[in-house]
Amino acid sequence: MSAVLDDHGHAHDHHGGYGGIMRWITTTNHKDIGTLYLWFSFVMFMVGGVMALVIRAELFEPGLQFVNPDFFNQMTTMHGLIMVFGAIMPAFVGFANWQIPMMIGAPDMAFARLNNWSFWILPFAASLLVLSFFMPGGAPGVGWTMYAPLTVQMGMGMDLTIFAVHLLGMSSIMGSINILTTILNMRAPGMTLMRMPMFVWTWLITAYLLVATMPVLAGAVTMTLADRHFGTSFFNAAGGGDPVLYQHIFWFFGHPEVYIIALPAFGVVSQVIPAFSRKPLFGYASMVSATTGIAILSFIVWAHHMYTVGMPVTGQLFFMYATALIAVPTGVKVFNWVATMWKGSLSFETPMLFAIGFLFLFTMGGFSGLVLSLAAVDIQLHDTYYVVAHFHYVMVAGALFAAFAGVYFWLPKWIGRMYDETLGQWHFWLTMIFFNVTFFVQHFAGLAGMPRRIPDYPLMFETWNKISSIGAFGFGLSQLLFLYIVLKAIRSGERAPQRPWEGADSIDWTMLPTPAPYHTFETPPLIK
Ligand code: CU1
Repeated sequence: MSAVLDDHGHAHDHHGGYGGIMRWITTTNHKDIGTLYLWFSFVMFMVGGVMALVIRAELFEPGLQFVNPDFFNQMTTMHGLIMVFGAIMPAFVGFANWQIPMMIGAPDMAFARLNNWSFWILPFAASLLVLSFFMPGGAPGVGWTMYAPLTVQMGMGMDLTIFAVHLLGMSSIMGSINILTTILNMRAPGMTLMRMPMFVWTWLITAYLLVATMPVLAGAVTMTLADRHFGTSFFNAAGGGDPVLYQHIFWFFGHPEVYIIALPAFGVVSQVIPAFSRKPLFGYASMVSATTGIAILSFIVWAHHMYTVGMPVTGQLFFMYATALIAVPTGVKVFNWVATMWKGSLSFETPMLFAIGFLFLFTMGGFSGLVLSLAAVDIQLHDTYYVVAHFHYVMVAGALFAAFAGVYFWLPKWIGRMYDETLGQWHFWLTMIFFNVTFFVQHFAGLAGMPRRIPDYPLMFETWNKISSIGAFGFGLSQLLFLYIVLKAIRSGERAPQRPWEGADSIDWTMLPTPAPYHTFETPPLIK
């Protein structure tokens, strides 16, 4: 397979004669690496999705039907880890690789070889996670949060999972350093910070969050490793430690992690909504401040995940008010997106549908988050399906919908071909309907007291669980349509026009005061 050359034969599109698989292993081209991240993300999305379906199949009825409780716990653990670290985060790093250099007029990422390494660590980390199933005792059934002291009792699968988290963290930190350096040092002349497209801004701030928090997670799992094998007692009360310490360290990483996932999603939506409204983004400067505000606040709210550990009321109050405060900058963003659409010349192609779907459902996830931020309420709802419903509105309807919006939006520019718009709209509506069938009812199950991470339940929860499981299988099958749409576009899509979205460029070139030096703004030639 030959390298894709653009009409101008730019050097960064050559691959030194390597063809086939070697091209992909050795590539230092940001577009190739972006593509690798996105395909890896989709594969992990399928793997994590199958695990979700195992969970939903088991929960279709009370009693134990398909799996034993231990394997059920392994499924919830690996579903969470794979979706967060394998599917969502790599998807947005893929977008960053494709878009950031082009959006700021840079020839490539700052550290092109490091970029290659950041990606190729990921398949090894994913393999370690999968291998843990084949260790004595299987994968650790500890939940994706890996709380002590349960982690100390697990078999070797726990060690593989810890090493996988180390590798995932290394990949994220190296990727973030690359993104930070690229944005801060390689902007084209005239591309000042306050002229950057919003997607670039959200990644600049996300990269800071990653550099600050991934080492904290690495510390937490390393202390777990030391407790398991080296005789330390960080989380062992008998040795003078405290299991609650683990939760503090984990959530000091874990809450900013929520925004590491959400901010790039906000960035994608901030590109899509203006394009399909034929208007500039409303309140650009306030969007930048809101993004920064959210990032700063995300560091002082972590113990809202821990209201039930027995912290003092003053602590509960602090974390409660700090958490509620995040609703302010988040509200600024939502109002700005709505104001962007206001009196715009709207059209509703697939990317816009996913962006509007994001806007509705992510806001609902924000509101259920506000409900859970209240300590008195959270103590009732802690570890119920209400929490599960809440964070799936943020993670799936938030991050995943934004990722779909981004793929449909940029695909014509990436491959030079259009996707099938009718099928894209089918994909959106099937995803939208089945998402809500799956997760909206989980609010009711949670309010009634259905606990999370438990394979069996009393008869009274059966109706909500049945509906949720039916929705989950519909949701999973609908995603095969997405794969078909993308493959069809690559193989036989119509030639994409120069400006795929009438009246709006897919990349906000109007932000550039002068043409960027290295990149053609034209649709790339067809992949042979
Ligand atoms: Cu949180």
